[in-house]
Amino acid sequence: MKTVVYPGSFDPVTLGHLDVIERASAVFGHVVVTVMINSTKTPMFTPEERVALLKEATGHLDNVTIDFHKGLLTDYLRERNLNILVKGLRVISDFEAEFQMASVNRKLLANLETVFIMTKTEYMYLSSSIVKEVAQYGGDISNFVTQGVQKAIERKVGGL
Ligand code: COD
Repeated sequence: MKTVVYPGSFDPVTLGHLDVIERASAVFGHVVVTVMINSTKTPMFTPEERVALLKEATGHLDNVTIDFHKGLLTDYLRERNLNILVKGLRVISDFEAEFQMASVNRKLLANLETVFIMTKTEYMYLSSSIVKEVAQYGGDISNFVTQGVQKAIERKVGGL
């Protein structure tokens, strides 16, 4: 029963993330989805809000837990004696960035394995950033996120 960690910004969780979580939960014993800080991104949601939205979206999955860590991913793994990461892959540009992260993480934690789950074709264009942009211009995001996430984005966009 392997425990794996799926790290990301999840700002906020999309149906693309959720698909990766559901597929990982069917393959592994336990999936820990860990909200982390990507220093290259300016988030819309606080870490606490992102955790709450993920908990709501994954409530139907018994072997999935949600966590938050501020700091190095490899420190998080070492502290918990874990060494398997799950990541999602959409397009070639993802591969380049993910290859770099997997290589650096493996330098920092010698026995680390990163397992990639290919996106479903219907989600290959989907990212948290594009969903937030569509919402900011008043577009319909109901095909991209859960109802709870849609409401949360609309509250933010509406300045509430
Ligand atoms: N379909 C499939 N997969 C998807 C989709 C989709 N539609 N959308 C996103 N994904 C995948 C991404 O490829 C990624 O693997 C994962 O889901 C999370 O995506 P994001 O965009 O929410 O998260 P990122 O890419 O911003 O996360 C980056 C981290 C936070 C993991 C990274 O910055 C990090 O590890 N930060 C901690 C500090 C650290 O250790 N830095 C050194 C890293 S080398």
